[in-house]
Amino acid sequence: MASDRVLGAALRRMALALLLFAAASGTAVAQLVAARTETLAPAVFAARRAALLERLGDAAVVVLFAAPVHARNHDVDHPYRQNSDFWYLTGFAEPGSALLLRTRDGRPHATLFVPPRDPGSELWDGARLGVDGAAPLADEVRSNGALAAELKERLAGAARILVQDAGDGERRKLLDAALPAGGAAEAGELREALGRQRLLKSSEELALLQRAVDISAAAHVAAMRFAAPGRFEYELQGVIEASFLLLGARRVGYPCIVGSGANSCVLHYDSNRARIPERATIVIDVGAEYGMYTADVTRTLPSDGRFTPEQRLVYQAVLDAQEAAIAAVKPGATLRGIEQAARRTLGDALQAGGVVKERSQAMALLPHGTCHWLGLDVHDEAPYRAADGRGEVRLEPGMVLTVEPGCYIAPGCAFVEPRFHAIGVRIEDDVVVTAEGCVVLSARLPKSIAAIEQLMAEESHFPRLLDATEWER
Ligand SMILES: [Mn+2]
Repeated sequence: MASDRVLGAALRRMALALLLFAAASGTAVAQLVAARTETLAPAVFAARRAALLERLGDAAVVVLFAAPVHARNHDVDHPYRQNSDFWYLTGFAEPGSALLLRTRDGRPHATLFVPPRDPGSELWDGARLGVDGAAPLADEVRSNGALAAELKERLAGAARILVQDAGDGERRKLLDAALPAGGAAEAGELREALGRQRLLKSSEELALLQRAVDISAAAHVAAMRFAAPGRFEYELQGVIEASFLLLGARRVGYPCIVGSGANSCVLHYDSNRARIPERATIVIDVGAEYGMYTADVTRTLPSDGRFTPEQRLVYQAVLDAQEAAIAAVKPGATLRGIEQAARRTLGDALQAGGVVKERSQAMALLPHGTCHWLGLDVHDEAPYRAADGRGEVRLEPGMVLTVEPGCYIAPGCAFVEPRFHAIGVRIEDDVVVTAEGCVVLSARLPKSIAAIEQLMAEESHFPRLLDATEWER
């Protein structure tokens, strides 16, 4: 165990480093820190509800629930995050709430049920908006105590009842009790309709995404400056998550992946416990969440600050593949077409470089897809099939996706020479489709070999708080 004295000195060094970090990064940080708003105007959510009802038709009655609170143990809960669909339609962050959406007198009508004000609970858990405070968020706001009776009444005469998957807990019981005899609630149609709507991002959504991406990019740069052999993967995670919080992100959009050496070949590695070896690749796949939108950005570093010839060859092949894929992002394209562009380039480069003899071997080194939708969720819940059921979704301006080819040569890979073993590379950017092609939201974060080596040579603004071996004394 480290003594208090050591920790105190370490914390003083940390505070100083944070000041230096803020000063050195200058106006970019000042702009980021001056975050004005993390949510959107109530009118934005109202327009989304109207568009959803228009998609679903007049007869639909829609019920959505807030995300449940998940107990961690005893009287401690996991940190709460609102359900993305519920947030998308309400902008309301509190648990224990529900939304009833229907067409009334030819107009969309939203009733939001919220936890009532309660000084006893608020003493422990913080202020609630309550019925009056939430009034601007819906056409009608009621206490969640009224939900059971109101649901029963509204669902009784409904021709079509569409609900979000209510799970198997309290919400399910409430819903089952409210359903008319013989009535059934359908979940698939609502998921499909909301997914199609969430596919197209507005300019306000893109601004929040851009901020999430900018924060993630700044964290990547901090990690590049900090990375070195002998440090632990979790120290890089610490630099990254500290950067997220310092720049105003609420939380991570998904668990940080920092995998070095053989771990760089594990696609969703997130234990981040290993000491970083010399001459290793480090895959860093992280995304900050800002205003409920998440980034998803990956860079790969050479642990020593210089790529070895073998790492250089594999890295450049993946980078060429990623650039070919980004060039293929434009209206009318499909995710499969983009992936094919990446795989074609990767296969050619790996064969030309002598990493593999056959194309099929190169394909085996990239076992995952190269694109997914991005937005409120890192794997944004939106369909990949076209609405008419024929083939894939064709890209349209406003869609946001990741482009992330990789190449993973695990130790022991039988068909690749040992000098390439334990090299894992993934390069991931977030892009928005435009009328002409696409804009790379994460373009500010360098990815060329020269630029990464240059950044890694710069001094880190973060200190090592402790030499981790001190813990072992
Ligand atoms: Mn991704």
